[in-house]
Amino acid sequence: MSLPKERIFEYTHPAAGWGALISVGRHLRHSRAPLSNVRALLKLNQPDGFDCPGCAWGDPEHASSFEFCENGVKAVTWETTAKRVTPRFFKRWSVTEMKTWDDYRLEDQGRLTSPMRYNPETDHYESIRWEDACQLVADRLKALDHSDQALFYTSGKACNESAWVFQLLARLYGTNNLPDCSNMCHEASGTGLSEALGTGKGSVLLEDFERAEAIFTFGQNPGTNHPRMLGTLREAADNGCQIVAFNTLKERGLERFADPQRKLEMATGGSGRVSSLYLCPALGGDMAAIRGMAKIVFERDDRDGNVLDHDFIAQHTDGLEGWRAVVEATPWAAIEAQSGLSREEITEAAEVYIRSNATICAWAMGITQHEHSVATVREIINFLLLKGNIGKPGAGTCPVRGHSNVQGDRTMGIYEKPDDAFLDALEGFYNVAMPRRHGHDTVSAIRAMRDGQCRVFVGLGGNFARATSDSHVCEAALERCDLTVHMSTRLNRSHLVTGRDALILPVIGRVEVDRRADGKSQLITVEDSMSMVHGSAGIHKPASKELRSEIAILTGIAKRLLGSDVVDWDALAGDYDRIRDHVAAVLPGFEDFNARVRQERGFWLGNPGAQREFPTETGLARFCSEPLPEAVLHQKLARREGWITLQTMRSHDQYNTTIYGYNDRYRGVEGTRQVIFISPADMVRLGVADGDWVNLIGECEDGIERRADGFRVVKYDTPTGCAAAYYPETNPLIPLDSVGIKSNTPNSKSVAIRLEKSQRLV
Ligand SMILES: Nc1nc2c(c(=O)[nH]1)N[C@H]1C(S)=C(S)[C@@H](COP(=O)(O)OP(=O)(O)OC[C@H]3O[C@@H](n4cnc5c(=O)[nH]c(N)nc54)[C@H](O)[C@@H]3O)O[C@H]1N2
Ligand SMILES: Nc1nc2c(c(=O)[nH]1)N[C@H]1C(S)=C(S)[C@@H](COP(=O)(O)OP(=O)(O)OC[C@H]3O[C@@H](n4cnc5c(=O)[nH]c(N)nc54)[C@H](O)[C@@H]3O)O[C@H]1N2
Ligand SMILES: [Mo]
Repeated sequence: MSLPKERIFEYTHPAAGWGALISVGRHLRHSRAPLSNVRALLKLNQPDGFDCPGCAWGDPEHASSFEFCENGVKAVTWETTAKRVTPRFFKRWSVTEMKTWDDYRLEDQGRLTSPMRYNPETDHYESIRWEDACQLVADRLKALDHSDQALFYTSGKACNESAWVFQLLARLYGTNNLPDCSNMCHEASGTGLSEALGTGKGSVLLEDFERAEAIFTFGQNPGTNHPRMLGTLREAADNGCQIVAFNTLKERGLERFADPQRKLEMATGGSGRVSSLYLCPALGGDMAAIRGMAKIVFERDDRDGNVLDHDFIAQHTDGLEGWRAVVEATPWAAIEAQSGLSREEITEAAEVYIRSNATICAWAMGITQHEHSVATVREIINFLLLKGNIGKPGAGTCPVRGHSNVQGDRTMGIYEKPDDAFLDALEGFYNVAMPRRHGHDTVSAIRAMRDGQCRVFVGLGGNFARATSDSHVCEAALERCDLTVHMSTRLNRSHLVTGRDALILPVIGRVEVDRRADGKSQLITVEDSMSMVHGSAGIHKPASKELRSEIAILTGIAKRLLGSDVVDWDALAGDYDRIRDHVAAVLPGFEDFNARVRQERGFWLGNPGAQREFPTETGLARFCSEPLPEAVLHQKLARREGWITLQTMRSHDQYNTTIYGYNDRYRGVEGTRQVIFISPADMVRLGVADGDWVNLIGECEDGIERRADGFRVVKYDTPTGCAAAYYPETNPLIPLDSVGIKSNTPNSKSVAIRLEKSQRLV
């Protein structure tokens, strides 16, 4: 796409609307394969089509009503582009040359076509035969002193069947080193939910949004990241549901929204209000805000009675009194200082909660990427439990997942800390001992490579070098490896950060046909945010004849590494129904997997919470009585002159490290990603003006220089002490050890920085 001129403006229209349609047209043209793309789009999330490779939001009951989503279009056209990265391309460009390109230029080269091996002598990637590539991986893994020296990373696009084979390969080889993108994403949700309710998944179904009387959303930007959720919210709002949004930034999508599927609204410009109440807490301030709401709820129950669901609490929960004592002991001054919200604002939100008989709480990265994220998730659950809002229609927990199959991958055992029940079941079925020692998550994997303890990195999708924190530390860690392997669809930074040996293994994408030897097309499956499991089959011709499916590659490696005595790898690759037979035999809830996934909407894995069953230690839902953190980062930095808290987030034109373009339409940014959003008060405090150029400097006490240069200051409506900029450009600023308590997730929404005035970078 030709770069639009740089422009900063105020976006005054509702979200979606005409802007979305125009953007869709532009992306279709840019992909250079418009006609087939349109055909592909019509199969998106249809019973006989493929699952959208975009987000993990649930599909509607009547899948025949084509759901329009700008970001689904971008994700599909990005995969069906006519551009190709061929062996000739790699002859033309050295790795050192490509390292100077930005993320957009790298991925915009198009689809990878052939397996490639890095040659350090020439600094170029060169062709390698598939057989040799698989053999090389097997040989290097065999050469390690210990299985725990290998790392097997998964990005959340991998389908259930790939995930199953990957974890099986790793465990039969002898390690639980299965870090995944969840470690950087919803880990705190899984941890908090499991502690409190005995299961790590959300409890609501899509239908619950039709019956909710109030929906609270915390720290998420659905207009950009879950556009189909925005439609759900808008419908709920139309039906009189109260929507309370907690977001540090005023996000257009959450405020107002025009639905591209409603013609009248489009014609009239649409004014659809989404949120009834929009509160902007300071970064990391949500736990305090919820505690404030709880104070009001308790007070009102004392005064009027009947506000709390006393029967539910008595029957199904424990620990209320402990939490109540902590809530009452927390002074308003502490709540206001930490949340950045006034008592009046918090009271107004609490009133909505008190009036509602069925409330859903939804949340995403604004909650999960702070130091006290697990405690905040527990606070959200406490809040819901007060009025029995778990296990009744129209109510429950909704951690809004990111990648389209990130939840399913965990279900399939992509987890560095598997429980004994799962490992016992694997042992029972395969009749082989499974490794019991817990493995590395993403952050500890980087430490292990840095310290020379892990020497082979195998990535199933994703962009490990770019998505993780402390980019330079991570890159140096990867470079120490004997071998780095990436199964990918497109070129990215991780391919350029090579171990002594490095492989790029190109895979068939979600929208493409994956054919069996007999010519029939393979079915894969995924699980959405609501625990619905359904099938997906691509329709496009693969981008190159040489592409292999993830499963074909993994079984090719497994065969050479482990032999075929325990598992007949060729049989699994030949027909994915055989993989599903294994899953059905091992995992509860997957009985009759092959038949049930072929039903129109697939099937629901269920959630014990929906039946008010809580498989915790006590069999009850547990209140948590953790005190508020004494001070969160914005409070600590208020005492350090010149410092400010930065959140690193997504623009409208990106999918994680995949940059589709340089527009962030709803925030009024065009033609650049090098911006930092700052409040007017902070601009005065830090001595910068709108349009100034600055470098961002992070914590450097440990001797590591953390900086990101050349950002333009943009004045924005956000609380004092809180700034925002895009990820992944800002990942070099996040210290590796800055992680959440218990979740070990990088604190991507709480980054300490100061500004240094600079010149514009050319
Ligand atoms: N188009 C598109 N869709 C995507 C993705 C993408 O990159 N592009 N990524 C996918 C993935 S993997 C994920 S995990 C999800 C991510 O979905 P989101 O969680 O929506 O992603 P972020 O852009 O990180 O946005 C964080 C939001 O939380 C707010 N926020 C930040 N800190 C705080 C806080 O402390 N308190 C409160 N109340 N708000 C805060 C920010 O202002 C921002 O609106 O989206 C998925 N869908
Ligand atoms: N600072 C900061 N850092 C963050 C975040 C943040 O908010 N702030 N968010 C975190 C979150 S929530 C997440 S989920 C992670 C994301 O981390 P990852 O999942 O590792 O990164 P992605 O950018 O989604 O990976 C993109 C690459 O995946 C490959 N790919 C795409 N489709 C397929 C496919 O079908 N198969 C295979 N094999 N490969 C494919 C392509 O080559 C593409 O270049 O980033 C985390 N990092
Ligand atoms: Mo994510």
